[in-house]
Amino acid sequence: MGKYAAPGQPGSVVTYRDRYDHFIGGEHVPPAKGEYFANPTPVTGEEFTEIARGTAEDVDRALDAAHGAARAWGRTSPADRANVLNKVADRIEANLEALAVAETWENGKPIRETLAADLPLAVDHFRYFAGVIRAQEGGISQIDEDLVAYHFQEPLGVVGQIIPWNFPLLMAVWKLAPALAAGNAVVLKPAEQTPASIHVLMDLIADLLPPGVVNVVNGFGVEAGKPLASSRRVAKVAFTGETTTGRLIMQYASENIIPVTLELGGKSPNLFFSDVAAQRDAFYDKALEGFTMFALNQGEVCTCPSRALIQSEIYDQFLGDALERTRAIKQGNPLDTETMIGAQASNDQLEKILSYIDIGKQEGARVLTGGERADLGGELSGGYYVTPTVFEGHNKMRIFQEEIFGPVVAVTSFSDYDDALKTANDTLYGLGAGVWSRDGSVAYRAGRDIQAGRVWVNNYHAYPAHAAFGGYKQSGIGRENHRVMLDHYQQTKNLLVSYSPNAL
Ligand code: TXE
Repeated sequence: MGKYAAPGQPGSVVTYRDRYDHFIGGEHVPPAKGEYFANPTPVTGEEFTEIARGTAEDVDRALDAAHGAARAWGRTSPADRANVLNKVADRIEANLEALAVAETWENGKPIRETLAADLPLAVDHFRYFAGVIRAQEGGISQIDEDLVAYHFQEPLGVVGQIIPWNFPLLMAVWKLAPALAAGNAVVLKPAEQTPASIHVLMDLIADLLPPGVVNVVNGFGVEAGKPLASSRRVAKVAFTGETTTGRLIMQYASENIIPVTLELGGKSPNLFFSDVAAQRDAFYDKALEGFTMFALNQGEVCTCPSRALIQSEIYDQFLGDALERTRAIKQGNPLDTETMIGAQASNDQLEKILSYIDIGKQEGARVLTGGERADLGGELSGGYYVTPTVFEGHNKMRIFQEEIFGPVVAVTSFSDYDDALKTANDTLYGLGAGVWSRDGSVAYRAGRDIQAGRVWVNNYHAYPAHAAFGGYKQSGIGRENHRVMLDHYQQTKNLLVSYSPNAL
């Protein structure tokens, strides 16, 4: 149960460069305007490296490089691309510890999760899309005796990708793997809070990719993200982030009729039906664990089960046990393998969460546990820690309606199935949901009736590469993961061929 050494300390598996430039055309390229910004770790609040501050000129250079590489990459065989993707997966796997420490240090999430989930999922994602692209087939339709329609799937060309800071490496991989498998070249903009781990990854895999196929431009949203999403030289924009930003991305891209996929915010309900407490057995334990999932990744997950709906008959008992479980979540140094909840990703996010805790108190919600910043002492005093927080209130409150993106759950009760579904669906969002019941028909019906793209039934927060993921309502457009993802990165070419010897 050791503790991983912090980067820069003796015995650490990660060494950062003093500064990270853009990665364009296979090279480290300084920013056109020559400016850099500091990158702090949420673990202690210290700055550990500096990052090139990208602007439209840097985006243009990256687009030049991507266009230079796209044609040749798009013409490689699926088998060749699959080989590259598999090699990337092998390289990540061989360097899993270093990447896990880099991700933990930059984002603040516990090392036990980056080791066991973020990085293994990233590896699997590349392998999944390597397999899927080889298995993809076109279609032939015989229109009449002499007329045949051939359908080919072609890459889009150059695509722009803008990602957030909550799963820096996994979000990059979720976007890169299908885009590359489909034969596209990419310009990717990481979140300004977490670009370094992506450069650690690029340093490891650069030799496996033809120069220009993947380009990374660092920087802030309006300065570097907007020129990318507004460019006429991208054939598609993929975005993950806040719903209000997603709306802007759509506006930018609409100027050039460019398709977008958006993975946006959520306010996911987690429903516990009364039969869950029929026995105090392993299933009951699993449901309690399902409740505590609101604190996974410090609640910085778009599918965070931030609204718990518990049936009245079991409300007191279930909530009492759930609070006990919540208080047992071990908070500590994210580099310690026993830590279950680490630091929020940035000081801004910490402040946003604390302000929502105040809003909850002001609107009359009751704090059942937590509700404050955690001072872990020593070198961690400057870090961004929040105690897992459980509020009791009702679904009209802001803390039930607005995305907090922290380890905060708002709890209420429901009387029957219809009441549960009414509350669950009373939200602008529709990304994730959880349903817990021993009754297969209740669970199935609720799963189908909840307006969300992903409903976990008797589990939560699993993200296999081959299960489609995406939002209903204001949670987004399109899907990620699963082979359906290729549809967003390819276009259909139809050749309509006449084999008739006769004149028309
Ligand atoms: O998100 P933004 P922020 C939610 C969460 C969080 C809130 C704010 O509630 O508290 O959003 O986080 C880039 N043109 N989620 O401000 O702004 C930006 O640089 C082009 C939910 O970090 O959406 C970054 O790379 N790009 C979420 C990315 O967009 C722009 C994950 C995300 O930043 C841009 C993250 C612009 N005008 C936050 N403005 C989820 N659904 O997973 C910003 N960006």
